[in-house]
Amino acid sequence: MFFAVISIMPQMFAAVREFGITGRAVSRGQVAIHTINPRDFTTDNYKRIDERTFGGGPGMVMMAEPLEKAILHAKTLAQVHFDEKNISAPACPVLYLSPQGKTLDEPSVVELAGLDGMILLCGRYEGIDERLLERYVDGEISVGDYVLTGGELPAMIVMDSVIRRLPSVMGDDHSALQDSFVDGLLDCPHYTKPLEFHGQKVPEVLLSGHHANIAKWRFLQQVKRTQARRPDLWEKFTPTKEQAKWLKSLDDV
Ligand code: 4H6
Repeated sequence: MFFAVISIMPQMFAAVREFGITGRAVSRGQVAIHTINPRDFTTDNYKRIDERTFGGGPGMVMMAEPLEKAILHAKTLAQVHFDEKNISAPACPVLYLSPQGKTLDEPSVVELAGLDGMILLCGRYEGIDERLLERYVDGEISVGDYVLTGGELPAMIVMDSVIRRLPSVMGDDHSALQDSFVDGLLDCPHYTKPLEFHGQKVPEVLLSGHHANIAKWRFLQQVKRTQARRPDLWEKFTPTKEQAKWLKSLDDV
């Protein structure tokens, strides 16, 4: 999968590029991450990318022109990448990270993971000149209802969540298929060595080797947690046949 990120702080992306599962995906050539600094496309001596807002008031706005050049450069890099990989008619939208976007959730991550690539546009200051957005942006994504100083961390959240949904990246490891949110419930608790920690024991059922009982116990833990912490998710949940049977056993008490 192809990523091009447009940001005036390209060094920040070392976090996804160089570490952990995302870093490994890059080293293995499963993921390409390009960063493009709009400052490199300025023409004045000061490399200005921001200007005062028309209409007055505090705060600066990112100017359209350096960003346009950066986006066009990203599209050229994308074209070269997809040509080399023999991908025809690639799906590679320009996505803007902003508090006004559609809030990212696991279904949208799965959808994004089905793309051939994406160009991520990171705003700073008060945001970007609206005309640039109108002309070039295909979609707008938020990572939650709070404000950050820039779109870089949201872009990395998108990249990290999308990369871990790529089958080639997770390989035989099924944990991405099992964990929280995939079936619409919160995750169950996890335990490892030692058997006892400050007097707290590992739940007996997990040591039993009885896989059906363990699956049922984990599911009921998920249910308990989701009901207590996220009634909104619980309301939307539809159980499978087996899960419905397990849920009935709760009423039998
Ligand atoms: C675009 C427009 C995303 C980007 C405005 C970005 C939160 C999210 C930004 C801004 C972001 C999110 C600049 C507006 C600072 C507020 C960068 N904050 N902001 N929730 N900030 O996904 O002032």
